[in-house]
Amino acid sequence: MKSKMFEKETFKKEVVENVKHLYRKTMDEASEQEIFQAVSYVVKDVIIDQWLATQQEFDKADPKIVYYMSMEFLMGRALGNNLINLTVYNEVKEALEEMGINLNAIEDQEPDPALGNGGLGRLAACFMESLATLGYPAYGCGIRYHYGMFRQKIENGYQVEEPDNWLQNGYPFELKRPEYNFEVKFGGYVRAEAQPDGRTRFVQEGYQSVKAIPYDMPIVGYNNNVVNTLMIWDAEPMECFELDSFDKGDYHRAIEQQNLAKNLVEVLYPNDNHIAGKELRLKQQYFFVSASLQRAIARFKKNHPDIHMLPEKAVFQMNDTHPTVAVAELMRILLDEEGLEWEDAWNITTKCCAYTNHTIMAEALEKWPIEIFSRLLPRIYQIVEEINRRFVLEIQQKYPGDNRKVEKMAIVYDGQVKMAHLAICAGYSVNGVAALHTEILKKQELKDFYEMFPEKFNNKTNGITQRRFLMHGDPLLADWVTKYVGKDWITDLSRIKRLEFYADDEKVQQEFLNIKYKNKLRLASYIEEHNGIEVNPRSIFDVQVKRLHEYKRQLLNILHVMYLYNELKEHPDMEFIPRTFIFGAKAAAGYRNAKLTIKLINSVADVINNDKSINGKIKVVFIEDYKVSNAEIIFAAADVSEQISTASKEASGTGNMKFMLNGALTIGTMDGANVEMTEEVGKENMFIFGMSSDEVIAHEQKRDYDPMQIFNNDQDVRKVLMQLINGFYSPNDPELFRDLYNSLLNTQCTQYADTYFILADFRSYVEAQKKINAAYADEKEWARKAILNIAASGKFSSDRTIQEYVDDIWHLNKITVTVDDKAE
Ligand code: NBG
Repeated sequence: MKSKMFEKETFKKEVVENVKHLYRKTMDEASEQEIFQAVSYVVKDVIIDQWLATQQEFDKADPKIVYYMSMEFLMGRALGNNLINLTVYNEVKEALEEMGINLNAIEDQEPDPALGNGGLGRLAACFMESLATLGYPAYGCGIRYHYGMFRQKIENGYQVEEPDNWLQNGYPFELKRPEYNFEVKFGGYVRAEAQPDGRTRFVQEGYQSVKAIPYDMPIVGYNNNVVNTLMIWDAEPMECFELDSFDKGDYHRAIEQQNLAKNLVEVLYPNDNHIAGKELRLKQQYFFVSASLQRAIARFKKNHPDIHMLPEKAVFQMNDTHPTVAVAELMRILLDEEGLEWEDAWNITTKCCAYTNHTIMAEALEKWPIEIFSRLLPRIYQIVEEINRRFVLEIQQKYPGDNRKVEKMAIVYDGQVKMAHLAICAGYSVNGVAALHTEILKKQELKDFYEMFPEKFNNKTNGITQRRFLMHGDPLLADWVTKYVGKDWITDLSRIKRLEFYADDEKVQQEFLNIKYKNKLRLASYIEEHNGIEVNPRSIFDVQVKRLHEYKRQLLNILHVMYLYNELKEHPDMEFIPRTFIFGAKAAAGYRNAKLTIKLINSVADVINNDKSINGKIKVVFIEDYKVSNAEIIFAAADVSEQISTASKEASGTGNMKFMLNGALTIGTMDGANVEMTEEVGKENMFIFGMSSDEVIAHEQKRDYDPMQIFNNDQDVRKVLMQLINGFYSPNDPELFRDLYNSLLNTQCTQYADTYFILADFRSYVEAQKKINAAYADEKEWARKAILNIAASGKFSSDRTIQEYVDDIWHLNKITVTVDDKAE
């Protein structure tokens, strides 16, 4: 494999050839974008051989395949990671250098395929990479949004959203597969047709339909020749307009079908942990789920005559409620197309579908008004109703006379179709994404379901791929880790534990600090270039990067900055290590408080960064357009990782793991996977603060939390809060931050405010921050703790997570792939 591509001279020749053939240019004339394309095509050539070989192995070994169904795959750039996984990154870098080309600059030409919002989408991407690396047969199933997550600009401190036209220059790492197209139908009505054998056949008529066309993206495993496939679906109108419908005079219908196809895959809904119950979104869901299931079943039927064997060969993992219409669509295919009886079809479906829950936030659990659901998907709705009818009977049998149970658990209730209930009723596995989260699901959110089906519930703590987030993102630290523990960590992160033997070694500590410093210089120049702000690389880099959401409490962080600034102004000589507070976050376009928080951060930055009297002791930076590619640079440079969600609200978090792996110390609440991080590294090596999830839940239930009391009794809090409404940070518009102020206090008596317990945790957050200040003063001790964190990050590899999914849920076998290397 290696020799074919990385016979250096051949590689160089191919790049030159590609530039010539693609653009009719010489290397000197080619732009960096063109060179990126040319290099990518050379790389793709190598991948194609492995991809073919993997497919052949699929055909030969006939393994069980997992179909990971997800509305989001936040892939990030592919070139660099493909080179790493092909184990030729350094060779290619060198070859390009000899041609006078810088690989990093070429990598920067790749658009970030941002087909996801945040953690949920990035997890799907890490899972795909781990599946390939571990050699498990897998398909990702998603949507080829023409516009991914919006590009964020900051103008006058406000977020402005711009379209992300990632396909503009053509994307080299995708392959259109028009031959695998499928029809997906919407609307119309269902006609019951009596069959000669006495059965009834249901036919959907008067519908609109689109043609689903898959684009396959290669998912390259690390050093194992395995290339799995991410299939993302695009939509085209069914029939060619001029030739067909137009002649038939069905002009309107033809236009409608064209519009349907165009709108369907146009854009990703930019919400995280919140669902806009929009009709188009349901269409998107059904579209990709139906197409993926049709393709999976066509593949299965190619060499299996008996559909009853499906559970032995396929499992459909539903990533959150978004693809859970899969349950009913699979039933439809089995009933209407395969002609099975209900029990038979149900038996197969419930052995093929499994569900992952990613949140306890009520506004993220999808519920569809019956009106929309039944109008768009009339046949699917019939099936859901029947599933529900049988499920309600089951509930009544189990809990006779207990109507509350039906109310709480029914799939169709109160005018709504509840997708999580459908998924739990039909899925054979229901998992949360961190131990605490799964416990909360069992004890609170999904308690009734857990009581009815305890055997379905299990935990799969999230993980991240160390190939992207250490090898690619932090090459200096990666090499340093290898120097001490060998290379095994690349495919077995538990090996990184051996680093802990060096935690006390001063030379090793110093090396770590030097690497961190270089990474901070790299981020500092990124910030200088993109924000025009000069930051001190010797200051503590204190970072919170993640989606902007009230439960994640960026507001708590910036209130603390405001407090610190007040302290510094009052006590200019207090002991203080310079600190750079770095934020990066996108807010959903319609989420007012989130967007206002961005404005607040930028306003605070304006005042503090320009106050000469504090000698640059505090700097505040808001990094524009946080995304996978700049995330890698940010994690590598962080000293402090802010994981400060209201306990119980963050299902897991995965950023927390990326920081830990890169040697940042965490300040955090006992929430999500933070809890397991403390188990791995010890509380003494983290900065834990705030209420526990039990305390938060108890306050929520008793409704006895009164932020006003804190406001009245704590003058520092009062001062900071008053600065939100006295124009201190917004002299031209003193009322600007009034809504944030209100959100923190029970100002409107009717409303239970500060749902996120920010003031309740404020003091203990301040104390934890003081400890960070003190700890950083002792560099060696800090380095020791950081090294212990890296050493303790082994559990948080997505390889471990995937292995657990395989062992407990999917039951897959590994495949081995060999590639004939023609050049050898
Ligand atoms: C998010 C959670 C995170 C978690 C990721 C991946 C949703 C709905 N959930 O805590 O908020 O890490 O999922 O599991 O986006």
